[in-house]
Amino acid sequence: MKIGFYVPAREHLGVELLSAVLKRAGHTTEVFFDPRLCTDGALSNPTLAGWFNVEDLVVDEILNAGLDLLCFSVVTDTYAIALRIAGKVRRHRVIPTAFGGVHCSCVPERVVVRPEVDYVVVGEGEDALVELCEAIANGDRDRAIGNVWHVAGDGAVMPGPMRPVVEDLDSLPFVDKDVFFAKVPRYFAKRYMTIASRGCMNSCTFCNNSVYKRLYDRAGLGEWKRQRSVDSVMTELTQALEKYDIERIYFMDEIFTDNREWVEEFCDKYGRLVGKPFWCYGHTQFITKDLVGCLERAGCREINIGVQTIRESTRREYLRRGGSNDSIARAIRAVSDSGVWLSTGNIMELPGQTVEEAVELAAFYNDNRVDLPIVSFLRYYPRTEIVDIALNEGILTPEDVETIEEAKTGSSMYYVGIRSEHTTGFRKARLLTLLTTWVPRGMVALLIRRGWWRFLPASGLLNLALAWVGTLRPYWTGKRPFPDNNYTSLRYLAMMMRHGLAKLRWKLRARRREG
Ligand code: B12
Ligand code: SF4
Repeated sequence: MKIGFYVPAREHLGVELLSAVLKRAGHTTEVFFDPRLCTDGALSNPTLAGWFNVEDLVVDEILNAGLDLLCFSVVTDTYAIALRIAGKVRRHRVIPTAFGGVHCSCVPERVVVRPEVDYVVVGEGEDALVELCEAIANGDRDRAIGNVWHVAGDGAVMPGPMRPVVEDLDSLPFVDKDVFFAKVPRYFAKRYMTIASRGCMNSCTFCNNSVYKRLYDRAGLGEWKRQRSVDSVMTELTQALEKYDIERIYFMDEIFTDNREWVEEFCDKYGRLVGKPFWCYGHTQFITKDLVGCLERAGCREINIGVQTIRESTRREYLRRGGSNDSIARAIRAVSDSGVWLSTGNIMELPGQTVEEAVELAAFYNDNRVDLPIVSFLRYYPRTEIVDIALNEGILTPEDVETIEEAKTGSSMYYVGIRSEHTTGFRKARLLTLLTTWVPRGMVALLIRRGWWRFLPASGLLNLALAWVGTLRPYWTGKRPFPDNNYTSLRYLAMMMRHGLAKLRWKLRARRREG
């Protein structure tokens, strides 16, 4: 069979893994990449987004590819786009469609009833997809398949039983990069993204791991958190180094640093066998000076750790994140004293959070400086615990929850919150937090003590300019952030040229056909 995957904007590890599994089962796969330029956070401009929108061209490619099954891997932010593409394809031809990914795992009952969707895969998809392909090839479209939901002829929703977790991640093939690089060779050049584990041992209320834990751990279907062996990761990377021109590696594990023994073995082998600069997520719980030293010697150049908010009671009661501010400060010191660039994740507009609490975050970073404190505004994702908390506290209404579950919060990739009126105060506190990367300590302390931070611009050019100065930090600290190829301006311009020209050629061909 030939199976296609529609993929918007970003490289997708799940799709690469499913492609590898399908190829191993004897199928052919193809990615249909939609760059969604100028809507993806790197550059967001509605007029340019219209000019560089190549959706219809991608639909045309899909229609002409001779597919037996069209797959969509969706997070909540990409669900609306995926439905639109599936609808456009269906208007011309009925190719069976399968939807999977995080959003489907959270609200399968909502996805499966959509007319554009034939099958929904809940949870892990490797075995489910292979079995689904086998059923479609045999004309047995209503077969009950583990993890697969569909609507029967009489309109009844048929949820497939849940399969246990894939216990041994080493049994899976390595991610299929060829399927991506064939379509977008220059975009992802020199950067290699992979993942050495699945899941997380924590269950923060705003994160999808709490949803997966309900599906697996609490249903007795195996532990959600699993890890590949170091040797498996080394074999993947050494093979990749032989095949591709790789300059840097991204480990996308939810927490890369939680298993001390594993990390030590990894650092020893990685340093000898791979040695390329790498990026990973850490957690304040596990960061120590020794561990950072070990990672740095192996090639780690940037660690991102989640702080979220600095009031311990909000962390404990609203986010279910333990740990004290002292332990966060210790972790920050451990990285800051090394040559590793430290970025942190923080969330504002949490339930129960006040603007004063957000200013406390800035005060904390003024005392415990990091290279980049990234601040985003809370985005409520379907079936996460924080949605229930916000509902109970009257912050969200049942209509809001419906909006979240149907992903009507917008199809932009970037932080379209359920409420768009991020208050001016939070925006000013966000800027104040960013100022801690370059404004002298005493001055930030004065802004806070005297309440002068209230005069900061909440938005606009001056806000952007003040935040931007912090990006010059590498010039005076000597530390460099890990470069992300997706965001280099030249590469982005090349993408715009390439896809703009492809759209022009496609339009001319269509006009010739019509004429
Ligand atoms: C790595 C990662 C990224 C990477 C790479 C993206 C990728 N998917 O490879 C980057 C940095 C690009 C990224 C971007 C974003 N991400 Co992200 N990301 C992750 C992370 C940490 C791991 C994903 C992963 O690789 N897992 C391993 C693979 C193998 O699993 P998988 O993709 O889920 O696929 C498996 C199953 O879901 C299933 N499956 C998936 N798709 C399909 C399709 C079919 C047809 C079938 C049969 C099965 C199937 O089978 C796969 C194998 O078992 C997750 C956390 C998590 N717990 O999932 C967040 C997560 C998925 N990201 C999230 C978000 C919000 C985003 C962004 C919207 C952020 C932003 N504002 O830009 C963007 C969206 C980009 C996009 N176009 O999809 C959220 C999604 C929440 C939600 N409910 O939608 C998560 C869950 C984190 C969280 N907040 O809890 N992300
Ligand atoms: S520690 Fe991070 S990955 Fe783990 S549950 Fe919390 S937010 Fe999610």
